[in-house]
Amino acid sequence: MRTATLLIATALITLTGCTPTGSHRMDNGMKHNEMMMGGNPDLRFQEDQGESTLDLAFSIRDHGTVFTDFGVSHTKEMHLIVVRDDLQYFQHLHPERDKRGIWHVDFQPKAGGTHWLYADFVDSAGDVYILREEKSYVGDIGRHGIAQNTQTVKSFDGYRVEFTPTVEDGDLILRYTIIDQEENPVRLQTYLGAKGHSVLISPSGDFIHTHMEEGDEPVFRTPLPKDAFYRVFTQFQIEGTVITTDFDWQIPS
Ligand SMILES: [Cu+2]
Repeated sequence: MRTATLLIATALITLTGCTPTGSHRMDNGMKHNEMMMGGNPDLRFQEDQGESTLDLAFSIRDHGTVFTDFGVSHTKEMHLIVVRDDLQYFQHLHPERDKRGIWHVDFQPKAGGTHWLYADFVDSAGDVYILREEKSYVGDIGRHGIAQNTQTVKSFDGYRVEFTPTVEDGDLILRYTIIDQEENPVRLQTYLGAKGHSVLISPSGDFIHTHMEEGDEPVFRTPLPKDAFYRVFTQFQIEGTVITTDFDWQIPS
């Protein structure tokens, strides 16, 4: 049910000045020489042959050679974010690297269509990379298209989550209130080195990965992103279970 059709390899390299604990942002408008500041500008995402139909295999290549000089960011060497190009079917995966340096992860798309694969990692110097690949899957596409959803209160896994975005001093602030079925505030647990992970993706594919500020309040702050609309996927761990929330953010007019 899936093909290994590789669409155009769009390796988009991110920016500079990020630390593994800060926001990871992608800027596809960067010039080559500016990328130099962020580390190795030649890294590319390459899909490899998986060992089974479930096995999504890829490597990071430097001029064709397998790159292995990874550092650890949020307890993992590699974070793979997959989402369909209409911002449905988000997944945050953690591939394993084999002896040859090829990454493998079990992945089964929930629907057909073009998916964006973001490899989000740091090198051993701590420089952040976000490389994007597009991959097309056959199968039932179902409803396709970005349907903006203005809800600010939703239920996820039995938790009631309220989303309150604001713009303050040129930053986008995302606040969450999460209560359980007894209407008690929940206690967030540390998951992958942070109490909350938020990934913002726009219809053009712009990508920002940011983390909860210090403390127990579910608040995220990131410089105002460049696109007017993002779907915000935020993950929290509560009582051992990871919940993934999604809310839409539109720049206030
Ligand atoms: Cu994260």
